[in-house]
Amino acid sequence: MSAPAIDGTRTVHGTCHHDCPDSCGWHVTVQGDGPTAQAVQLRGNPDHPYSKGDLCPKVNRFLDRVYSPDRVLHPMRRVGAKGEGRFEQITWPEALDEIATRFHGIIAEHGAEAIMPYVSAGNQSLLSIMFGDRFWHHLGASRVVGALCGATAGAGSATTNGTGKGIDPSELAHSKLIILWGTNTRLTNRHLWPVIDGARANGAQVVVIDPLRTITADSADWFLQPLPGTDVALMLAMMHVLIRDQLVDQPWVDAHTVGFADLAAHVAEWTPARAAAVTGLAVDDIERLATLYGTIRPAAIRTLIGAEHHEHGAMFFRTLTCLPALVGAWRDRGGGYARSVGVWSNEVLDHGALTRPDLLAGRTTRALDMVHLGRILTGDPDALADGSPVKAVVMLAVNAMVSVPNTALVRQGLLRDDLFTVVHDQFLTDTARYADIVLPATTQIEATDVVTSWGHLYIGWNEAAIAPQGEAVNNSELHRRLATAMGFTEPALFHDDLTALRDALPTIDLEQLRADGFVRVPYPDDGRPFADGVFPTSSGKVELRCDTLAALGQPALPTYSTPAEAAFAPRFPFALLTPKQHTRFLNSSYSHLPKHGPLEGSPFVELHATDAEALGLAEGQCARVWNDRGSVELPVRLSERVRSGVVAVPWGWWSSQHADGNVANSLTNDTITDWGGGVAFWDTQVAVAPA
Ligand SMILES: Nc1nc2c(c(=O)[nH]1)N[C@H]1C(S)=C(S)[C@@H](COP(=O)(O)OP(=O)(O)OC[C@H]3O[C@@H](n4cnc5c(=O)[nH]c(N)nc54)[C@H](O)[C@@H]3O)O[C@H]1N2
Ligand SMILES: Nc1nc2c(c(=O)[nH]1)N[C@H]1C(S)=C(S)[C@@H](COP(=O)(O)OP(=O)(O)OC[C@H]3O[C@@H](n4cnc5c(=O)[nH]c(N)nc54)[C@H](O)[C@@H]3O)O[C@H]1N2
Ligand code: SF4
Ligand SMILES: [Mo]
Repeated sequence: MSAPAIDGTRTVHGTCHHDCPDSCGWHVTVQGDGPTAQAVQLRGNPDHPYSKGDLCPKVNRFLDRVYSPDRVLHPMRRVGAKGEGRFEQITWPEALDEIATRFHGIIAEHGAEAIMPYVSAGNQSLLSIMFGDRFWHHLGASRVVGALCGATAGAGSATTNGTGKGIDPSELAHSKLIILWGTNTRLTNRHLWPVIDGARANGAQVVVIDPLRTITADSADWFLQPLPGTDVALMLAMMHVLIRDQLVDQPWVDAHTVGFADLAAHVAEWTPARAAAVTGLAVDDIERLATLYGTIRPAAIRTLIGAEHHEHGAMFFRTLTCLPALVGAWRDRGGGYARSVGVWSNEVLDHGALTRPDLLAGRTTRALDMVHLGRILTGDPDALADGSPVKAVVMLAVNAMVSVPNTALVRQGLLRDDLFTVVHDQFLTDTARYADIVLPATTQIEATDVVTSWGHLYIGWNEAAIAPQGEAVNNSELHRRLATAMGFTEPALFHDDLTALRDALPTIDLEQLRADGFVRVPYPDDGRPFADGVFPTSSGKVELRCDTLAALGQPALPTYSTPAEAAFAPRFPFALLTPKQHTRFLNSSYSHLPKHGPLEGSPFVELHATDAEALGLAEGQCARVWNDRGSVELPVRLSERVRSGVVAVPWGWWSSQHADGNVANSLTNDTITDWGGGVAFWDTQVAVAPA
């Protein structure tokens, strides 16, 4: 955990907290002790089995973030108008007293469900993300359900397989065909790329399927560029070819799936020609993809999150998970389907012991959809479950004004005079500017916690390397302070961090984890999670036809549908992508730091040359991109990365970095996905014209 060196420095083990699949191990070199200890270096831990000493262009400069002169280091009270960004420093007792007074007033008048916690994964360590649930349960606040990220991918996969589980992505080392479907590995999951490169050295072919020619697409053996949101049609045509050409592993299918005959009849009409018309791909390419998939073993499909951000996002994952069953890919080591491995880590986590739903004491509190923040805060009765307004929101580890869809609506909500807003963050983000009270948050090197990964099987220890800067507190301490201020006495609200971690990880030897820095969660030794062909569905088999889904009002068989947003195409003819794009950014973090934002330039809109010409737009000229939700002015970048009819605006820039103060999400669709509670960011139609 901490090793002294001759020069008087110590080395402290830690784990990156970012919402990134790689959860890298790091070493912090610290000079001095106690409150004045200084972190002088932060580097990758060479012994970490997954990240192997490498970090990334974001976190290699993490100490600049920790010691940034722009850190919020003290509680602050708003003195200017909401959004203006003028605050005065106050003490912690003043801040807590004001919050408790407002909360008690709101509870007396409107009930505790008028208070909403809004927490995302800005820090995905266990205590950071979940300890606070204890406080909110005890208070009886509204619960926030669904997620900006991941829930839909998991729910869609689980429909077919009964679980969101797949293979450990590191097993791609054994694959001969790797299809990277809707994932930008080289940018978003960079430590998996060496595994894929290794497989390639052993003869594997790498196919990328993405509506955007990403840096990962540039490195593929073969790149297929369907129109956004049309993949299910491609998958159905692949099934058509697999069945037509007898490339299905019939014995495996007969033994381990239900509904094959229904599926076969259903995809009979999904000829490659029909799918070509929907996806914009060539018939020959669809035939070739299906044939590769039906003939090369072991075949793995790797996907992550991006493709869930559509109205029919769960159907994408539901349909995709049918493919490995058809070719019997699960029987091979290095075959099957790899997505988030969070499901494996969650098996060692006692979620209830950490979050304590028993503190609800029998109450059923209302559920509000995370995705609908704008609708909730602007009082849309459909978004409010029982219709009664939200009067206070406490936001943690999320920069909603940059990351949530339809930000103009979120802004309108946050501008409400009668809304009491508290933001706990490290910086005065676009969101914090709307707060009544801003509270200072620690960075990962200032608090001890444990990180479970969704990209690999190692749980990482994170030891605090330095004292909290200024008056910053970590998320668990924040909730302990809120509990004291509210006058609560329930002991579980005050557990210290180590006690809560012990409760959360009952089967893990925490002292050993602390000493070693990481521990691997259980996973089958032969690398084949479904080697026995048994799946945790109600039938015990892969559900090609899923009757429980039909009971939810969704088609029982994999089905292609167009999103409701398509109806706007006559007025807003371009499909908009708003991708993660810059190697120096991680979501909404970093674009504001001097060694990150300026080196990535500034935001732009990518247009295909044919479209630019038709619109009379040239490289560098200012374009207006708009729809009924909002409008953003951006310089044009002519690009071969998008097809004609598709435009792209990089996401992650803050309002101050956009000339007109609007951001990529000012345009995006806040429709909830078909199931799973995610968001259709990438079913967004826009118009483009010279500004
Ligand atoms: N450098 C860096 N790394 C990151 C992040 C970051 O911001 N920067 N963010 C982290 C987070 S929070 C997450 S969730 C992960 C996400 O990791 P990924 O899922 O790999 O990344 P995304 O960029 O969200 O989406 C992947 C791809 O999906 C594509 N896509 C969109 N719609 C469709 C579609 O209809 N069909 C197909 N086939 N593809 C589609 C997009 O064009 C994009 O290239 O990355 C994490 N890692
Ligand atoms: N248009 C578009 N929108 C998207 C996406 C996209 O691809 N395109 N991706 C979506 C996805 S997948 C995701 S996950 C979301 C992510 O969106 P955000 O949640 O906004 O992303 P982050 O930048 O990871 O973290 C948010 C904040 O957490 C703060 N933070 C970090 N550590 C701590 C801590 O310990 N305590 C507290 N209180 N705060 C902390 C950071 O300073 C940062 O301001 O955005 C979504 N929005
Ligand atoms: S952001 Fe991702 S790649 Fe970078 S150090 Fe953290 S876990 Fe590793
Ligand atoms: Mo995410």
